[in-house]
Amino acid sequence: MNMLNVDTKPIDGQKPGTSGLRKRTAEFSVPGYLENYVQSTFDALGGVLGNTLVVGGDGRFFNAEAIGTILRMAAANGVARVIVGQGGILSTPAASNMIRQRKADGGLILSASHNPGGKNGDFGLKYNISNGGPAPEAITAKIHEMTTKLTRYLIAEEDAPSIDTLGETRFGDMVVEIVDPVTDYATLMEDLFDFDAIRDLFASGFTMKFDAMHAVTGPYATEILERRLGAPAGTVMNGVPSVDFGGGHPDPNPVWAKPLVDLVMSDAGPDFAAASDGDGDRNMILGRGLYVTPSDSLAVLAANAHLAPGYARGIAGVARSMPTSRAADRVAAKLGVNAFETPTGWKFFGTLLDAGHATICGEESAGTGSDHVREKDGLWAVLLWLNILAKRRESVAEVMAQHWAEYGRDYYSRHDYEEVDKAAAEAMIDALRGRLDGLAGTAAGPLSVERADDFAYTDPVDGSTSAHQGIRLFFEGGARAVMRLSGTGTVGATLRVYLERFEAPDGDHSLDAQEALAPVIAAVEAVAGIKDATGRDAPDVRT
Ligand code: VG1
Ligand code: CO
Repeated sequence: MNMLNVDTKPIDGQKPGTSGLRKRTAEFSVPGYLENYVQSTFDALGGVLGNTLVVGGDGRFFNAEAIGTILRMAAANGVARVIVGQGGILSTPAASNMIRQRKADGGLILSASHNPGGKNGDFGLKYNISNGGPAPEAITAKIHEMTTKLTRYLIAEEDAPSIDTLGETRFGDMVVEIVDPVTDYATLMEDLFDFDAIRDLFASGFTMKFDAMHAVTGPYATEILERRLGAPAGTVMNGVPSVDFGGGHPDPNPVWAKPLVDLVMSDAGPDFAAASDGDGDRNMILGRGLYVTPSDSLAVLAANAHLAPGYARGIAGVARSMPTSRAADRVAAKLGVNAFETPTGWKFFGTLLDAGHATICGEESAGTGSDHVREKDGLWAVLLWLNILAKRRESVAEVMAQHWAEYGRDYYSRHDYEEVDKAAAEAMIDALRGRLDGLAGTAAGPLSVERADDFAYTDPVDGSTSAHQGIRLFFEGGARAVMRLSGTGTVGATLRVYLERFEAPDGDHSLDAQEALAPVIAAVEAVAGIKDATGRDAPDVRT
């Protein structure tokens, strides 16, 4: 087979963010763009000669075409075997599992996650290492460095084989193996959870809706919930993946999954509902009349994990990203297990999971997972909730009320200001950073600042450090606010403001979160001047 050595020049801006490289589809699909980034990734790894790689994505526009290019480049770079999800489909957690099960050297996951897809949407690509997790910062930095000095890429001249038919084919010296994307993952879930108990729960008349949001979890949820667990047909909504997610925004939160939230809030609503994002690693949990914040969900899952067979022996620790509420810390303290606070992004959990220091991890952005893979896992969280409900035979509302009565409630909300002017947003954060030292003891609207800092992290396992991970404002009385700029957006900047206030076990747990947080919202505005800096009166999204 003829291998081409194509001359190229570095392309600006190929810098991986919180979770791989994300760009507008129009930019990613310009001939040479993907090729440059893939070659830079291979070069950053010191080459991929003889490697086994897993490749799959969330099925968005350009997914199949991009996989064809990746196969041609893998062959030209001497990869021995590529394992591809049939039709190019692999959810992010299923890809992580596949890398681990098949002892692959790594994997390429094609997704821009919760960002909209389609010709006018976003596309993304990330590299995962042999533990199944996102490449750590040392590797992503190296990939970026390689993109700035690339002079050539290697690619097979011939078209890649079809990715639609199961089985092995040869492509030059490389084996292309097309596998069912669902089976291995579904089997892993059966190992972790009490499927008999969940089956009994459904048989008892318990009702559920799962919104796959026209994204990758459709086939996984249909197989697991409807086929293996006996939930009635129609439990899974929007279960057929489409290249543009039905024109929607596959982000499982109260804004973008509003139809599901409205259903749950109505009298005719199901007992339990959930949704997942574009690539299947996020989850939203709802009970009749109730939205469970991701931070609370993490705490409840940690406190009740022992009810599932996979965690019956107990957990070693809980890790959460810094902006995630401190609810999980209280559970860890009570259980007497480790609690970790990491920067935003799943890549920071990998070392803790590998070392056995943490078993359950979570982020306020609807990401929860455990040591069963090295990615967050939307369906895993849904199944653990189902397992807990099946064992406790209580409603979601009852589970939450009891949790708050035992641990107290961390009222929590995240406010996002999307596509704001990048320079203005950066200037606001920089100015705040410059004032941090003088903030302690000053008034902030209705509150006063106790201390303020810029979060920095030292990985306790490998000693690597990450600075400037978010401005933290701690207020007298225990409230907290965090501000940072998103690393997954593709246009302008997105400012995220994370708000939190603790209410003791014997306090009032029945308030609306926005009302409960009103003093914290006012305090942040007084300190940071968000309205002025962004020119916005209100956030675009509140979760
Ligand atoms: C966001 C979330 C972060 C998450 C990341 C990837 O990053 O805040 O918690 O790990 O998305 O999730 P940022 O930098 O935009 O805040 V996913 O489901 O988009 O891969
Ligand atoms: Co995602």
